[in-house]
Amino acid sequence: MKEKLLKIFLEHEGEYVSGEKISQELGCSRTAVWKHIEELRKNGYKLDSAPRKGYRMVTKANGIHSHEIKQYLKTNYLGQELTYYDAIDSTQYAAHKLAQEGIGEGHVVIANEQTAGRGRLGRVWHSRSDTSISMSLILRPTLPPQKTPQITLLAAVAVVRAIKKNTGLTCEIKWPNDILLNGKKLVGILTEMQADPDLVHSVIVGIGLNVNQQKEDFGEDIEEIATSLSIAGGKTIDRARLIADILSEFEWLYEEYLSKGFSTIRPMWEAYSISVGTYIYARMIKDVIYGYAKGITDDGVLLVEDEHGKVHSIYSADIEIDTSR
Ligand code: BT5
Repeated sequence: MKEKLLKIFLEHEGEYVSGEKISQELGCSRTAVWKHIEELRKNGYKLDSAPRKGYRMVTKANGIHSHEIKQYLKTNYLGQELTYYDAIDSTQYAAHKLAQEGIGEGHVVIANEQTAGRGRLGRVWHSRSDTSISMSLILRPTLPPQKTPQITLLAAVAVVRAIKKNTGLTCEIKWPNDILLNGKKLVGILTEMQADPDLVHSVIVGIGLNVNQQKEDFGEDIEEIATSLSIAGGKTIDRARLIADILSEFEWLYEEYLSKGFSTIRPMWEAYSISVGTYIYARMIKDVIYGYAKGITDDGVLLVEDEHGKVHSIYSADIEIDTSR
């Protein structure tokens, strides 16, 4: 019922809708309409009421509500089942737990705020309340574990395409898991799995996206390296709609990938990549390799040719592009 009511208000953005019309569309009494309106108000939606005019949505709630995401969602299964938290330590932990308990493919965990968001190698991921997107997708592909890095690349393509569709902004992908806008980090992707040595049980794709933050919202440690869609585009972005767009893009790319393999994803990824075709430093836990990034393999591994002509296969690293060449 709440979803239907929200749909009515979203379809009549800024306009009054009469109580009678709402009660007809919902098929319930005027008293029931009033109760549902009160419930939306408790959820943070600001709703005006005026005699003889009805109700009007003034501002949407700051949180990202699952029923709002569902208004826009056009997927067959991805995100059709959602677990939403106003605040949680990390959506990755919650998704791992659900996956272990056997939840089905396509379930998505979303949080308005993460208090202990994490990146790779135990690094911190900052996700402020009300302004960012933090979500973890649970997938169950039949894949050998070494293929899962491909899913990170697929996720990056999905996010870049959804951002373009939603805002018109063109982002760039820095292998393996960063999405940059105007040279600053906009999105981080963390792909983890639960697997036996030869078979994946589940892949958890964590996506952290800076949406409506302003520069002063980022802490000192990242304010020079991070950006948001709002900073770049000068507008406030509807996170629910963007989430739905990301999930739609992800689902069709994932279906393509499962039926035709990585070869269909690869050219799209290459089109957005900035790390391929440049000289880079690839920093790994114990080693740094400098050389020319020749491309990625079909498994999503980065090939770097060093200055002695030796080609290194890089599975995971932090990449710095040598802008002096
Ligand atoms: C990543 O790690 O970029 C992966 C981030 C994944 C976050 C999502 S949110 C949903 C899900 N739940 C989680 O707990 N995690 C996932 P990495 O490549 O290791 O980059 C981490 C580095 O990015 C940090 O050391 C900072 O320098 C920088 N950073 C942290 N927060 C940032 C932000 N909001 N915007 C830009 N850069 C940030």
